[in-house]
Amino acid sequence: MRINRREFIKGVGIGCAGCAVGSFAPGALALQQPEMLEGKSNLTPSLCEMCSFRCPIQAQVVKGKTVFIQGNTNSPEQGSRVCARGGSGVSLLNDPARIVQPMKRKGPRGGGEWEVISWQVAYKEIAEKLNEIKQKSGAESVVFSSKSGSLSSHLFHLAAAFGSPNTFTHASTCPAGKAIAAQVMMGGDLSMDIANTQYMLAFGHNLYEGIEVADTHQMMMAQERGAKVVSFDPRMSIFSSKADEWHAIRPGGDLPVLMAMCKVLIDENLYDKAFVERYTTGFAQLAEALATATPEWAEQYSDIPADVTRRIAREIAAAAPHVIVNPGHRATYNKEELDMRRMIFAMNALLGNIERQGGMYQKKGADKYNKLAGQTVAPTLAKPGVKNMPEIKAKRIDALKPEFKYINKGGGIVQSIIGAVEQEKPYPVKAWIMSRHNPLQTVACRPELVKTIDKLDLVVSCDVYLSESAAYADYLLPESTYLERDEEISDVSGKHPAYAVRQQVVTPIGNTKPSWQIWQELGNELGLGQYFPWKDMATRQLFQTNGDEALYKQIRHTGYLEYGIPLLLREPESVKAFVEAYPAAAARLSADGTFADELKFKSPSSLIELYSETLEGLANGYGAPRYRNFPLKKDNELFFVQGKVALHTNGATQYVPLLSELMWDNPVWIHPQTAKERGITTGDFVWLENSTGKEKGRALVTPAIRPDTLFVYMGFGAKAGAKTAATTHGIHCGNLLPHEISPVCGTDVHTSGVQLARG
Ligand SMILES: Nc1nc2c(c(=O)[nH]1)N[C@H]1C(S)=C(S)[C@@H](COP(=O)(O)OP(=O)(O)OC[C@H]3O[C@@H](n4cnc5c(=O)[nH]c(N)nc54)[C@H](O)[C@@H]3O)O[C@H]1N2
Ligand SMILES: Nc1nc2c(c(=O)[nH]1)N[C@H]1C(S)=C(S)[C@@H](COP(=O)(O)OP(=O)(O)OC[C@H]3O[C@@H](n4cnc5c(=O)[nH]c(N)nc54)[C@H](O)[C@@H]3O)O[C@H]1N2
Ligand code: SF4
Ligand SMILES: [Mo]
Repeated sequence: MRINRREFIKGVGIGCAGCAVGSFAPGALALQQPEMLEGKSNLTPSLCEMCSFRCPIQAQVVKGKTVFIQGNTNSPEQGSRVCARGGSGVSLLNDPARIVQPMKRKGPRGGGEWEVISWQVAYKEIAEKLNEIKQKSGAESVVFSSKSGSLSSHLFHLAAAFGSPNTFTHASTCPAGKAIAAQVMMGGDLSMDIANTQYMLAFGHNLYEGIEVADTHQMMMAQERGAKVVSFDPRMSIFSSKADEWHAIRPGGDLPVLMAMCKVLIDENLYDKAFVERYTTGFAQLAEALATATPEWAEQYSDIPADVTRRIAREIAAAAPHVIVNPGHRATYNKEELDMRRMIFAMNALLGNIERQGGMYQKKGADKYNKLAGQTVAPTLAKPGVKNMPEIKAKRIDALKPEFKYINKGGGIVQSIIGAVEQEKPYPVKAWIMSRHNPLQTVACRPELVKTIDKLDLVVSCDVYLSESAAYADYLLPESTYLERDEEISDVSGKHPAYAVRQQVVTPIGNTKPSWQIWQELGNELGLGQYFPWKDMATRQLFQTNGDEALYKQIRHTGYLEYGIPLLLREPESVKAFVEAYPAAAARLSADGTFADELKFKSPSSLIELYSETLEGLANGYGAPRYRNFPLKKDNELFFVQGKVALHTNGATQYVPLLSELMWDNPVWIHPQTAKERGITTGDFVWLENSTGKEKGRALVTPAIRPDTLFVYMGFGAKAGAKTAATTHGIHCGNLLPHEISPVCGTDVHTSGVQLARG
């Protein structure tokens, strides 16, 4: 029997979501499907935003009724492919439950009562409150958060103009562990040449559910060609199910296994000595740090048999350099992330796969590419910016320890807002402006966040939906969906330079605006107009192309432009083809006929720092990676872990009708032995409980998980007071995760311990 979430909620009267829609003021929502969709009937190139990967797409309005979406065929890596979420954009666009008018809260926070207001009133009231807070407590007492990308740059520009240093992206809840590991070691991240790899080792990264269409497709192609794939994951993800080997690693056991694999490479002389000598520093300290990290030692923390660890290290070394130890994407498993990801990059370096086919590479934007080619192959883009921004003296609220230097520059520690509000340290925070951010769902420790939000004088949310967090806001600013707005040209270079652009496909439904315009208009109202000199998005795009109208038109016509041919600096065939295409490049060739001398790293030593003196200076004992065995659970608890599901994006698409119909709940994966001990069978209600909170869900008994671990897909179970449409079904992960700030990378921790009982 098929049943959709909305019918289900109405039918069984879960919460009071059924009455929620009715509690909106009339006219607040696009309550009826629009008769005709006005928009472009040709295939308009644009960018998806059903998740933040932002794939190039083409979309068209068909017979005024629906929007057809496919991948942008001008991007060879994308082709016509989109994922299920990407194809469902029309369902978000037309959803009667979208917010399409600015709204102001009536009654208590989270009470679900709203009144529609005009943009003018919204700007005026928010600006008055912000300026009052600025006068009383300083501009720094207002914090701004947004998922990174074009949207965050506009909100953070407003923050800078207003005078607050406190801007936060999703980084500390997602990639910061990996990004900072890369920063510490190499001064920047590396990408994967997945399509050409011969052997991939993945510690969690689940490209068949944590989908990023181009990468996911490359992975499929590599497997079809016969690449070997080994997956370490406490549960059998779809990626694990399609891998050659799945190893049900104990949560927290990744770092010891990685250390042991590196030790095997070193002890058995299986590493690329020439690469290590030429491009790395700190090998001796690394070898010393691994002195006791034998596969037998790792087994006691990971349950990975020592002979498996040894065999895999030997196998991948035999296939090197066309191999990848996958650095992952979400890097929030535990407090050991920094060192886990550092060991991954160290292992890649030991395998000598950097700038080799099927290995890892540095992105090559126009500047770097043109320099190597000895001619202008790709145009460079100008960065729109404003001179004479106000000087900000206040320190960030998360700049509390020197070790957080890296994260302060790259998205901040969003969960530090909790401490700043509750303990007023280092100073009080009074207001939170969030855009494209749903912290009550995606930052750990929901109970503390609710208390935090309750204490604020002003909460503003800019979203397309009444998300769980928006439900607690004082003002809702409705952004046009991605199909209804234009944005800047973005640099999406990979092995060669490329640009992509988002373009409006349909006329906005209701009274929504793109967020760049919202923050500009709020800026004007705040009296900060001088910092927002541009007229519209077209002006900014034209500025980006340095006034080159032909380029501007071309990018708008194709939506995606790439230049030159793929280049891997140390791959002889690739370099040969590059020099043939651009003869002047020969002048830069190294003695071995490749661009080996051109491979440089932006670390203090310009080398890959297997040991980091800088980090040792900032955080004692962190110079070399070390396993610290931070506890993740109590003895009588089970591990609680999460992951993405192919049909939904984080805590964002649970409201989208087409996707919600396909999946509106997140069952709890329980191993048969663990279930039997508690008399649980599939479909039973179960309770998950720990010192943070308690959640009720449905059991899914399956051998595809470790007996000591429970798994759910994240993003469900939104709780937003009895009366709001922001309530969804299932387990809320944030109610079961404590408030943590990991060393150095400042990340949240998405593994905890829970007790399980039959409901
Ligand atoms: N427990 C647990 N927590 C996690 C994770 C986990 O695995 N477990 N994963 C983490 C990860 S990897 C990430 S990246 C974060 C993501 O966390 P968030 O950054 O909060 O991102 P999303 O849930 O993707 O989307 C946030 C909001 O953006 C809104 N939105 C969508 N499109 C638009 C738009 O065009 N404009 C505007 N203004 N709003 C829009 C959505 O409605 C949603 O409310 O969550 C993290 N949190
Ligand atoms: N369909 C879909 N695609 C997405 C997203 C989405 O929400 N939906 N979100 C996008 C975003 S923001 C991101 S960051 C990426 C994330 O993509 P991934 O990095 O793949 O992230 P997750 O699915 O959160 O986690 C991957 C796996 O980690 C496992 N895991 C949990 N704890 C541990 C552990 O301690 N060790 C090991 N080895 N494994 C563990 C989980 O069981 C899960 O299978 O996906 C992107 N693509
Ligand atoms: S992975 Fe899917 S949802 Fe994400 S941007 Fe690409 S098509 Fe859209
Ligand atoms: Mo993420």
